[in-house]
Amino acid sequence: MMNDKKILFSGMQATGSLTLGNYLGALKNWLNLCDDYECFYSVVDLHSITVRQDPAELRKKARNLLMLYIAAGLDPEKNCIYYQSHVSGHAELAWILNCFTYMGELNRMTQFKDKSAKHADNINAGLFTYPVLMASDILLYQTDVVPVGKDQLQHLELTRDIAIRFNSIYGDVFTVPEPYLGKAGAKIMSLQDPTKKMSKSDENPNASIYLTDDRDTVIRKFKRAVTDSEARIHYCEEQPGVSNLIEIYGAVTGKTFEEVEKEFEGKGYGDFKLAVGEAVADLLTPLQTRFNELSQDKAYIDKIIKENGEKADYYATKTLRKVQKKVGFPERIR
Ligand code: ATP
Ligand code: LTN
Repeated sequence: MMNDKKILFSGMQATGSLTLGNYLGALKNWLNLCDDYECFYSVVDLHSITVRQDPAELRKKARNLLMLYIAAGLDPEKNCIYYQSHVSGHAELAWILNCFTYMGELNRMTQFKDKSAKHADNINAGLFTYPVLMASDILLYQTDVVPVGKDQLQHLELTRDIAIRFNSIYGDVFTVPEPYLGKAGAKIMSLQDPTKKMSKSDENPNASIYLTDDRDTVIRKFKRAVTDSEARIHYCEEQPGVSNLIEIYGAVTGKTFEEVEKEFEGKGYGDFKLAVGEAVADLLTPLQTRFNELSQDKAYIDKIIKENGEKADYYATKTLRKVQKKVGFPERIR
């Protein structure tokens, strides 16, 4: 292995712009993991084309996502940040693992059911086998742990089943990965419908705070956020709108719900919304400054893309060759 650290893998799709939900629920929790794990963070662009994409847009979004990883604080010297499409092993292993996955298993995947309802005009085979590609991402690096949200646990469970099935036939080829739950990450809800999660593919731009929103936009979106009728800053099930804002303010400032409630005792929604907006804008400003700097430094980003892509490819190829040999492909001449 690379060193004695355990291996961690995660990825995000380059569809839409990252939201505050992606940051507080995922990215923020990734920042310090490289002290304890050898970390791989992929921009999973192969997954993105399971729904139709504009080519120029996709290229731009993928690069922006890679830069956002870095701007948010992931050090590319300590974390392997790379494009999935630059490592051909992902697609090659996915083909092999497709032959070890049952239709019945894929039919049960709730994300497939949701996405095919949403894109009824394009229920392609890639959408159906999406979880197998995700399994390949993970197994290719002999991953020990995978930080993911609850929505991805079903895919991770399938990954484990595929690994165990393959190992039972061919011996111990793959490490069987575990979910990494870490500190319970915040679940951020839509600002327009607090019963739905904030999502980068939401059609209403006022429902989400994008990491690239400027200060005025952030403050305006919080001003317009749907709140409840109690007119009290109190965290409870009956007030999903205010509770979501308390959750956001707490996650950003590090305060507990009780501390937030105390701070705004006797104050109205207007004051509270403004404070949340300002706290979030303060959080995003340095990230955006860094992002803008990175956008100017094409040579640096290109170097990261190349070096990390090569590093990922090295480890991916090691596993892939082992798998190819096990299933009976002839030895390679190059
Ligand atoms: P899409 O709308 O394209 O499905 P998404 O915004 O729901 O995207 P994903 O790409 O599915 O985001 O997820 C990336 C990561 O962000 C995952 O680990 C997921 O658990 C986390 N995440 C997404 N939305 C939220 C949210 N509202 N609150 C907390 N974490 C979130
Ligand atoms: N399916 C995931 C993104 C993803 C992923 C992965 C996450 C693709 N490959 C491997 C963890 C590990 C999503 O939609 N959030």
